Amino acid sequence: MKLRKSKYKILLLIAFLVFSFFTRLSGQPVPGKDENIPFLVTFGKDGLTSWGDADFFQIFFFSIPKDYTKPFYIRVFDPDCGGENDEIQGEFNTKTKFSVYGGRGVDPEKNEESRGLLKGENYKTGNLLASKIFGNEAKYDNKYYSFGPFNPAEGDFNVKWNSNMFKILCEGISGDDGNLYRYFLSSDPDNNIPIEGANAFTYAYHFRMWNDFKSVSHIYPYVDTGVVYIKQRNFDWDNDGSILVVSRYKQGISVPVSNEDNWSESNIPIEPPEVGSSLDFQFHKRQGVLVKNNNVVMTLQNQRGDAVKFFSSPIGGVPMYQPKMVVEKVKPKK
Ligand SMILES: [Ca+2]
Ligand SMILES: [Ca+2]
Ligand SMILES: [Ca+2]
Repeated sequence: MKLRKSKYKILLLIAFLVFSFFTRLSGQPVPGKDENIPFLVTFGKDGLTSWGDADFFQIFFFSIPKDYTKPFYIRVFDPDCGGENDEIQGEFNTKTKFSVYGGRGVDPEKNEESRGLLKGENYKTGNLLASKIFGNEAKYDNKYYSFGPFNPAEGDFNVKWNSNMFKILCEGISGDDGNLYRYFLSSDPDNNIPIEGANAFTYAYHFRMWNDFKSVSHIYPYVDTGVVYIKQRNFDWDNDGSILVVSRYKQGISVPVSNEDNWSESNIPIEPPEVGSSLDFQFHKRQGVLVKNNNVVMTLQNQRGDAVKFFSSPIGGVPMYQPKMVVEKVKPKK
């Protein structure tokens, strides 16, 4: 019996190690594995905001642990705007510029402008390491283009995370079509090889929903110490079903949703058991008539007006609702 128990323990340990290995590695694709989001989206600047992009640019940050010192690459899937995956308006005439930044000024915790939430073009902070403009080019259609190699030491070092920070900016510099794309942070220029302990995040997530009733998309903002409530803002949701917030404390509360070309916002109270964990924003599509090609923007900030990060790999894993916590809460005080 004793032997069986220890065998069981070893099996559990192996399962845990395998699980944590894959959980840690899932930070490399953007959108992340758990998010179930098909694409990021950026329209050409002559597009209409009613197509779902509020500002025609998108910023993502990558954090690379200090102990990783080898070259790395930022791979962009389908960087062109044409052919497969992209959203045509009339004819494909859109040019999209991707730019990679490192060095001082990139870290959004030290430099608020870097987050890209303030008016103007002041988010182009740091040293420009590489950039390339893509049009309607079959060469890059449905394929990866790799930026790099980059030296991790060229990043902006964040002491708290013990990581080097980089950012990639995508701008729709002309035209009116929607460029759909994805990122992968890789140690290899030709393959998607994750870097252990790395992660990605943004402050304003511009993404495409699936053209499928059943697919639920997710984003996972992290609730840091001191957060009392979170203000959510969603843009151009096209009244496409419901947005639910689930956590280890919340079974699922629905938030006000936007319709066409407007923002909808609300405050979500944060309870002590939720601090130090991720929230699960779930995007459930409306049933009946399919809302097609729905592009959405989400931003979150805390009660102090500080932006809340979404991590491609949820910190602490995907939060699961724990009913026991509610029972503890409603217990009358003695
Ligand atoms: Ca394409
Ligand atoms: Ca594309
Ligand atoms: Ca939309």
